[in-house]
Amino acid sequence: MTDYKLILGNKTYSSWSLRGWLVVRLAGIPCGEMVIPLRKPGTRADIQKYTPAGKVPTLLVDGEAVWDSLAIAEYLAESFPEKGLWPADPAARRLARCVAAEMHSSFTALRGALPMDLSKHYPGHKISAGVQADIDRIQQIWRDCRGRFGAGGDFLFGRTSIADAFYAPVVTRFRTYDVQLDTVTAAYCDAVTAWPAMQEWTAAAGGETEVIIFD
Ligand SMILES: N[C@@H](CCC(=O)N[C@@H](CS)C(=O)NCC(=O)O)C(=O)O
Repeated sequence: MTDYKLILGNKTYSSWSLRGWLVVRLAGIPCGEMVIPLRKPGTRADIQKYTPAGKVPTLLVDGEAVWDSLAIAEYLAESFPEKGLWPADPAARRLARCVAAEMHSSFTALRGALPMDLSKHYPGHKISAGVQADIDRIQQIWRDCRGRFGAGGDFLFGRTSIADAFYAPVVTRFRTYDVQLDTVTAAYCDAVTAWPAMQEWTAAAGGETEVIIFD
């Protein structure tokens, strides 16, 4: 039987780790996990024991590293086609791949200014124009997916998929920084927050003691 182990950063702060972890949950495979606290003097060396890239998440498959959240997602989707990690409908799947890739490569203003921090809530947080442009584009994506392919459930493509795993950390940022949303995207955020896997991650984050102070 294949042995799976996921190397993660702090659940409170590591947005890429959350994506990889949710994708593993979607695959429903038994998978061990190890958290390596981020932003410590030994962090990079500790992660490099498992992956030359020195980044989390990294999925060890019989000890062999699959690094980068998107590579992990594609590897698991290919390995477990019966689990439907991407939507079944070809047009929906095409769009799901686009929006997951856009999340993976874009929104640098949002990522820089609103770091994921599950331990905090900042009511009335001031949003810059650059960050607002990212927020507007993300809402446009969510409305488009929900409007075209969301009828079968509460997620971007109805039932949960890799696309939701990729946007889940954004949902937490919107909550932490009190981002104002339209009714469609606010309802989507409620669905992601209520996703049992998200609740499980959030509860585990609540038990962490490491604190990272962002600029
Ligand atoms: N594109 C990568 C990004 C991974 C990444 O930047 N991970 C951060 C934590 S969220 C990391 O490993 N930081 C450790 C370091 O920079 O030392 C992915 O999708 O997995």
